[in-house]
Amino acid sequence: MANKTSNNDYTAEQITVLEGLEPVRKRPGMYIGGTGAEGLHHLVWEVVDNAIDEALAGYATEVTVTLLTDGGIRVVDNGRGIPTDIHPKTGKSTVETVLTVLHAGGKFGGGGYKVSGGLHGVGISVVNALSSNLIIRVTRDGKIFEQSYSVGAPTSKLKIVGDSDQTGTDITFYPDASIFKETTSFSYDTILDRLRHAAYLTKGIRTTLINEANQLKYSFYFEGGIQSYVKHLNIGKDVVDEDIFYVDKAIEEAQVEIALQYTEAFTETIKTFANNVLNPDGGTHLTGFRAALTRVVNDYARKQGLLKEKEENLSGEDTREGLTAIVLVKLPDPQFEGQTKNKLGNPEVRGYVESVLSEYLNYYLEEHPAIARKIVGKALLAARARKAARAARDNIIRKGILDGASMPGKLADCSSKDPKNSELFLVEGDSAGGSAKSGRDSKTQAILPLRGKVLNVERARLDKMLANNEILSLIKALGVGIEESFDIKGLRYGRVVIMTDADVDGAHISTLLMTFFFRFMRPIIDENHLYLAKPPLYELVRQGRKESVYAYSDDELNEILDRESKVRKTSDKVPNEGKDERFRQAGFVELKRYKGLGEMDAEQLFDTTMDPEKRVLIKVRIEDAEKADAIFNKLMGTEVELRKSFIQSRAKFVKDLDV
Ligand code: 0RA
Repeated sequence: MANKTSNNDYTAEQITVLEGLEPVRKRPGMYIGGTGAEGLHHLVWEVVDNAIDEALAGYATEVTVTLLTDGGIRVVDNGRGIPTDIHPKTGKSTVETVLTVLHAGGKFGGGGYKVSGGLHGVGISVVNALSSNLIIRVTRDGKIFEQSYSVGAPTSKLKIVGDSDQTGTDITFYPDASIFKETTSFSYDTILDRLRHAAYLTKGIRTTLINEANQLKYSFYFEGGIQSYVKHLNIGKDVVDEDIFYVDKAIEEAQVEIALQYTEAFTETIKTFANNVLNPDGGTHLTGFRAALTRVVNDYARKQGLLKEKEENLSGEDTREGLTAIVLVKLPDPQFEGQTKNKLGNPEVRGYVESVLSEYLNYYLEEHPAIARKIVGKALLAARARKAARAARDNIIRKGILDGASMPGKLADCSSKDPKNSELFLVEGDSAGGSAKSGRDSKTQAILPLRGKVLNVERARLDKMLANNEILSLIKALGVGIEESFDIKGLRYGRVVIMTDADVDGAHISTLLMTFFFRFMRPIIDENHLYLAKPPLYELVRQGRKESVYAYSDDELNEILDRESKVRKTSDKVPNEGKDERFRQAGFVELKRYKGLGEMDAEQLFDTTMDPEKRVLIKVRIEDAEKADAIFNKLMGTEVELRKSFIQSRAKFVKDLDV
């Protein structure tokens, strides 16, 4: 590998190092999952997880990540510091060994659990190999040590650069742009999310993220660990009781930690972690958790006579309605399954979690009879609703209401019957619906006007939803059925486009619709059929009313004014047509700010928002189902005031959500 190092003594030793790390540079995907944004962030997780390990081992209390203005990232912890003495196996300092030998990132036989599992946990030598530059400072044994690297090879010796009575590790690295061709810039929000999780899961640790460019700084510290996490997830929901069940117990060679609380919502949120890594697809800990919960709640209900002898057992689903839980296991050798390694596989863990939860939840219910009654009462209601929903659905199916033959009266269908060339616009309000109908290309574009706030789908049960005409029309028009009868193959339109006003109400309605798709028709999102239309925010009217120019954002408005007036004045403020000299120079006579789709006539609506040749569509993706779910929950929770303020503060964000 012909790579430059800053000094000329390109020694045999360096060549060995490079050869050792060469597989990483040849096939980075094998080590960090890919070279896109996700892979890039794996570098950060690798270093951060090592720092968190120091906290888990009881040494570090602080982990601080700084995004540097020069494109680098710095991770500092106050753990023990990587040892600087000569490592017996390599004959080099342990620091250098950890940074240059693959899979040498472990704690060298030190006991305890390692955070790292799944894709990462590959060792910080991988980070080093994929960084154009890396600088490490270790504070330990009264001294500060420093060493620099380039693409994995040392460019200096480990030097003492100062004295200190502290300890810790301080790593700054610059991702190699020749590896990360797509992007080398880190996402503040992504890292923030990760650091928030880390603080929740590791009692007593403070995590901090700083953006050097704007000095934005966030710190997380949660005294209560996963209990705080449950509390956070339940913000904005009515809780069955303030008290949060908690257990932390060692069993065999593992540690099981669980926190849970019931809410009056209908959704269930169970997050499972193995060694602090989220397992989005669950696994054996989740199976054990569910089994124990179902059994304990049923046993309690029977024993208390809340469930009569002839009544059938509560289903697992019934016992989990409204539940928020964190299940965290720590074990020496986590095994992950599935293509994405998102699922914990260790079979013994099922029994560990089941036995810990059974024992302690049982105690808890015995000791908190008022809470226990409420939990059982909720589950009984869920069972009843489940039966009612089934009856409603059977009724609808029996009556053929969802059958393809009859289309809803409000649907202005397109003439094409080929889904590939057909799109369905879901339009806010009857008046915009009318414009869309007259302006559309009726061959390929169908219009379904939806009145008002569709329905709060988060709170509505399926039986209520199926009684709502707007929702029934939507399901019918789509042709996919619902729940057990859902079949994406029936989808009558290749694109489903949500078209709402660019205001708070519009954002709310599109969020409601996204919630509906998210909860009941997820494949439509997963298979890239759902879009948001983007109507213009401004019309710039020209002298003599010649063809107008439309701007879809404030930035774009500024750009247009710059371009057309040939005066450069880009600012982040919304231009004021009275005061802004660019406006007249460019020959505009009026700036119209669109508040709603209804302000455009049919032709304008088609031209600006629907015309496949010119329009902007935003694809709705569930990049981060967790985030989407949390936002949907916040938006749709039971506390109206919180919901309102959240929507107002995030109206813009909601539009950009998972896009
Ligand atoms: C090897 C051995 C020990 C600690 C570490 C590595 C270590 C690595 C990183 C990476 C970021 N922060 C870190 N902190 C520590 C054990 C040290 C000992 O036994 O004294």
